[in-house]
Amino acid sequence: MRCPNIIPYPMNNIINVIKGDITKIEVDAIVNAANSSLLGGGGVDGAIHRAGGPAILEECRMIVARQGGCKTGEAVITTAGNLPAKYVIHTVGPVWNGGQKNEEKLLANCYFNSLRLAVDNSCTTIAFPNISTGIYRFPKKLAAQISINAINQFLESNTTIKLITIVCFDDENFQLFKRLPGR
Ligand code: AR6
Repeated sequence: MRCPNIIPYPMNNIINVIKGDITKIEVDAIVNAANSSLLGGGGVDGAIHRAGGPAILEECRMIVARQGGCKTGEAVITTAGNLPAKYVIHTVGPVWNGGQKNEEKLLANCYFNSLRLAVDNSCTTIAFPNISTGIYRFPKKLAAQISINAINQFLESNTTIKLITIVCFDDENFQLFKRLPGR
């Protein structure tokens, strides 16, 4: 994996946490925190489409024509265009609404379904941003715990994935991951 300007923080043999920009990471698949329209937005979504170029949006439009977008917790896959990754997996995190709208389960589903789609497409390395913790306002500490639990649960029954990189863009998320218990 080539990844400039990062601070690595190993969690276990498979999960690695870094601080950096996910658009710069050379892995089989990077995950995008998209919205259900799949037609782009701000945050990491905007950064991925800007750096990856129009081929990503073109494929997203085809998916929208075929299945009408992507539901919360689900995931779809496209080319990564000009990015160093091979694929972008677009998943739609839940908007935080106080925790009464199944947000925790939906966030775990994002990690699960993205990993399953990666495996279905023969990916062995994947990078995640901190889904839902920006514009969608999910509490960062809870989101960090849910992401690690979901990933570890997936790894219990799957040996295809060899490296999972969690890419924290902001220092608050990076510090939270470093302090996470139960790694
Ligand atoms: N690399 C890695 N992580 C990043 C990057 C980057 N280049 N840029 C931002 N982040 P957000 P959400 C982090 O808001 O909360 C979009 O408009 C950021 O610090 O991107 O799931 C979509 O279209 C934060 O920790 O996604 C949706 O409408 C994390 O990425 C909506 O935002 C997620 O923040 C989705 O909201």
